[in-house]
Amino acid sequence: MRIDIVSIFPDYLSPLQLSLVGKARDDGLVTIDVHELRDAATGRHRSVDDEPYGGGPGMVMSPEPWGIMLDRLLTPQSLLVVPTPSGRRFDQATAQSWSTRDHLVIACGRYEGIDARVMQHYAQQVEVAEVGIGDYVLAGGEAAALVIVEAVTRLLPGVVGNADSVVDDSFTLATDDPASEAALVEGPVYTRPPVWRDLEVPDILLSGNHAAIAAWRREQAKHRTQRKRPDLYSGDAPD
Ligand code: JEE
Repeated sequence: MRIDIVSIFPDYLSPLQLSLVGKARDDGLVTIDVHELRDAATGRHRSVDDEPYGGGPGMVMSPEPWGIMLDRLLTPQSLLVVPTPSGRRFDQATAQSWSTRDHLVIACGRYEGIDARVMQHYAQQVEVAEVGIGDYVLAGGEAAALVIVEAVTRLLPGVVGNADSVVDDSFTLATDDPASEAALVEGPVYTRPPVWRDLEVPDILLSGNHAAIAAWRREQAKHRTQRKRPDLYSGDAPD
């Protein structure tokens, strides 16, 4: 998979060199390039924003630099991802679906967002997905791009988190649901030592009975989902 990210703050995306995503890049499983929008700004001041038509607070990103940059990056099979507070929620099912695409281009806006004609124009030539990552207001699309890239990259074949998630799926209710990773919240996890500050690891986990452990974990995940995320809980799936 190839991911291009456009931003006026390319340094904001430097965490993508670290940890799971950085390793996936080093292993050649994903190619990520960050592009500075200002490189496509033409005027003497290289400005990328202007006052909103109709008045109102803040500034709006001008369409011209976006046009120059996106003309350069998009091909007919690209998915143009535009983080925005008004977008449809980016969730695990979205991450699953995007993980099979060849090419994502993520357009990170700032200020009050990008001139609406940019999305309107490119929707005539590629699929455009306007997404938000949650009901809170960020200062720009970069933090959302970090979230999206990490969630998608760990689903790519050969990335370590992928093997983990396949194992995890056997503990979830709906193992044939592509979004099953998020179908239940995780159960509690423990490691050594067996007693820490008078608190014991549940005996079952030390029993060596793998079937009983799997059943206990499934039960824990169900109970915690009911209690902490009733919105996710859809009752017992047939086994
Ligand atoms: C991209 C600029 C800042 C602040 C107007 C009017 C919106 C834009 N889940 C998410 N939250 N926020 C973003 C996000 C924020 C962005 C940009 C993504 C580009 N901004 C910005 C305020 C406003 N407000 C009242 O309703 C709320 C617009 C995001 C994602 N993804």
